[in-house]
Amino acid sequence: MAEDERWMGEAAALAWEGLGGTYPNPCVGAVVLDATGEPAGRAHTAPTGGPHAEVRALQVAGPRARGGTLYVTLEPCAHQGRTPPCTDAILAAGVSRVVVGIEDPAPHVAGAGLARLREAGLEVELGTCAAECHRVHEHYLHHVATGRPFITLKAAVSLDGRIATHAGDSKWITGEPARAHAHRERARHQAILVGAATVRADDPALTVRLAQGSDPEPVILDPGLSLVAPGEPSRAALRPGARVFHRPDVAPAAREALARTGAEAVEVPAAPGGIDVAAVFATLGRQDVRSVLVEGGGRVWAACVAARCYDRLLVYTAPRLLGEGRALLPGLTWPTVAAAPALRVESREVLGDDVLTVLRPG
Ligand code: AOF
Ligand code: ZN
Repeated sequence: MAEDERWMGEAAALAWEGLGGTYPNPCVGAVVLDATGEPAGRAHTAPTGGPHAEVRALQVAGPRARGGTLYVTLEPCAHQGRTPPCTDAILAAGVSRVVVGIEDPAPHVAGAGLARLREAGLEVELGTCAAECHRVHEHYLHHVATGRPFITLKAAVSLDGRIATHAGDSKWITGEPARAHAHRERARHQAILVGAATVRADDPALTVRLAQGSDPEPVILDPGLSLVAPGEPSRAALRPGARVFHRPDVAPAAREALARTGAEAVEVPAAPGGIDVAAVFATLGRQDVRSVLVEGGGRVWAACVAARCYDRLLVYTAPRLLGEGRALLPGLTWPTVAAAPALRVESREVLGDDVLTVLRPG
């Protein structure tokens, strides 16, 4: 039992390592032991369209997999997708025992992988390190269960809760370790979302530079397509692969100007003060986006909080005072403390001079 947990822990660590590089596929971790219990192959899922974790780990193990054990964080697939079923590769390799973290709830798997292996006479165990496997696959599982991406809100704030000075300066509130941590979070999410005001103020590239990993897909909320109005400078975030969400009533000329940047225009219903953010996330979910890191600014944070569109919050607090600067949630107010949204602290971590608080809806 302790031995199973040790190897599943290794499989989960592999999954964490590759998390963010395989969307919309989950990044699964797999470890193969030979018949004597020695590790013979380790892998995580390859980038989208490439082989799954089990197939890669079995390839490394080669003939040593015969009579051995496979540890895998998510139920092996039994369907023909972009790649052949993992269950076929497992059976062909002659593995005797398969230890699985959690079931894959996707309709094309949902127990079929476990059933296939059991029918073939393999010893199959489900549930080892299930909580850890659930954590590493959380974005994927959330999307499969709800159809909506997993939403993380991220902000860097002063001690007095400001995200910029009154004039709009925000470079930099937090120090390098906190910013590197935030880049690691960028790498783990499939998409990154900002508002037009942030694009205008900071012209962010929205790429992963202070950490290792793949760049998330840019999503920009620009209700009136103001960023492509005549005379506007070009913006780093408006590039092929980016999506720009806007109100239905924008001028055809603005849509054409946006198309010239290579970004995709996506229409959603208007809402007071902008666009309907819940509709934005529902649309992203239909487009197979598993997770979104919302980086602000304040109006976007406020819209997400007001619409209760958040599953996790990352707040990096810096030892600075900014006085009458920009609020994190402009325009939102509650009559009593009890009426304000309840949050639960998941963890706190010191990063250089800053403190990261990770929260969940209470
Ligand atoms: C596994 N091992 O490493 C992963 C799995 O389009 P495909 O062929 O790549 O299949 C994608 C589906 O396979 C995905 O929706 C999920 O159900 C499963 N992911 N399964 O056995 C893996 N990444
Ligand atoms: Zn598979």
